[in-house]
Amino acid sequence: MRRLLPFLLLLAAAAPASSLIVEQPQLRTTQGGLKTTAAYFTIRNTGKAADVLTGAACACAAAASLHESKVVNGISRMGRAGPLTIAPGGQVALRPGGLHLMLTGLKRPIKAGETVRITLKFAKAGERETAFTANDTAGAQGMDTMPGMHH
Ligand SMILES: [Cu+2]
Repeated sequence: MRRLLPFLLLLAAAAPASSLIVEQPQLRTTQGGLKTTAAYFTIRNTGKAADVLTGAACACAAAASLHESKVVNGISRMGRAGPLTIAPGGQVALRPGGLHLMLTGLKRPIKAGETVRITLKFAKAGERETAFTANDTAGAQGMDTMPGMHH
């Protein structure tokens, strides 16, 4: 695991005291002419009160919405999800095969290595602009989370 990144994010988030930490914000690069992609991250709540991720926005896309993928009868489907409550001392992970932030109506392709700013909207913490790094395997931390992998 990379331990430096959460530390740097902590420093970056030092502005108005917030107990929410967004870890490993990553964005999947677009394939071919697709106008959609997904973003992944983990939110940790180090505070004493719950907060709620209500939505998101990106200048790069027409819409950014919370989605969840589920396998129903062997077929992967996704639909709207959220708002997501992050309990005090808890965390919520958005990763391939589960919760994700869906960007639709992309205004341009997302290329590997670029940084895309996405605003995450919280009920209490307000709007938090977060820098997402684009890569081809966003959200996949290991082989067991590789999308499309079957045992
Ligand atoms: Cu989706």
